[in-house]
Amino acid sequence: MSRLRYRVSSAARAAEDDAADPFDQALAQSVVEGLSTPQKTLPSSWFYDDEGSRLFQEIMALDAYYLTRTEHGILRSRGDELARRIAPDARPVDLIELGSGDGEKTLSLCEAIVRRGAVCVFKPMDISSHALDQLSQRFAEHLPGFPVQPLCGDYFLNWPATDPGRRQVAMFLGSNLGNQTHEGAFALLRRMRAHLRPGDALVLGLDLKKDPHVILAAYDDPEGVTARFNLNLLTRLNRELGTDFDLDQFSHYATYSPLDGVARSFIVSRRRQIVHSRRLACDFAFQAGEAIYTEQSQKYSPGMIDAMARESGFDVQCHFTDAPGWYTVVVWQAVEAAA
Ligand code: AVJ
Repeated sequence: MSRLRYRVSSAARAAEDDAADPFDQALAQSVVEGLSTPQKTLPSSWFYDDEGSRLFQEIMALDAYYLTRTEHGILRSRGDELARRIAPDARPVDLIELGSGDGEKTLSLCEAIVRRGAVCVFKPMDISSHALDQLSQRFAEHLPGFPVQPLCGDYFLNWPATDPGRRQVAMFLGSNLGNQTHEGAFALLRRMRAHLRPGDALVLGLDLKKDPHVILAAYDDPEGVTARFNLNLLTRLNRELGTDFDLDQFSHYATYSPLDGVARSFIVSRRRQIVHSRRLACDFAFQAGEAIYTEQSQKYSPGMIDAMARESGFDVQCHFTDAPGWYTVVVWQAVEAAA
């Protein structure tokens, strides 16, 4: 894809020297690019500033947002079986979690690992140091003595070293894989595979296709928390890029299509308007009804999941699914890499 490269002029930046908020070049670039294409898009990874992370926690507690509660239920009720798959033999385990957050759901899994008597070091990775502090506190309180080695920052830059006698088990929960396009998901799975050796494992939490009404409600809750979460992106841009988005002039719109199994979120302009950015020294024009595509959440079928495993260098070991079949936690084992 050819993309325009964007640099803030020194004049625009100088005018902002007094601004208290950090200026993130990557955010600026992805906004300029994303709002300059015929179909405007903003990557969902920018949702998670402090307020966005707080709103996501609120989403996870909603009745309509069944994902977190269902996944946690599986980790709790099938914890012993899962622990047996994570630590199948006498080898000590490095349990590496990508995007651990505050560790609430992983705690019950680690309790099962302790019950099994397995030797395990938990290596949670997250971009939020605040979440990792909460995790450490939680483990110190509920599972004192269990070795936890938090790693803050980019997953792949910070992937922990291991020694040959240990089994690595990588974990990526919360259906976070679903935020990627198909190509993006494969790229991510292959990067994980590249850090694993044959016999190591990957544990994924994935949301399944189900009644479209149930899925749509999870992304369009009646309390409007998801709408605030989506629109908070504009608040962030106002603060960090000096844009003048008027939040009353934009609305949240969510769809789910059973054709491709994707829930999508948009921010829709209520009228024709021009948004100006002080810090970028540029304008963005919106037609009435024009939508910015902000997020996708893939829902999977069991067949798709098995195909993804094979195509990214893994063998399917087993899956743990709730009784109605809404959500699944799968265990894959890394196979010998093809030449
Ligand atoms: C954190 C990516 C799994 O897609 O379900 C929740 C984020 N967005 N409500 C999801 C989200 C709107 C969530 N993931």
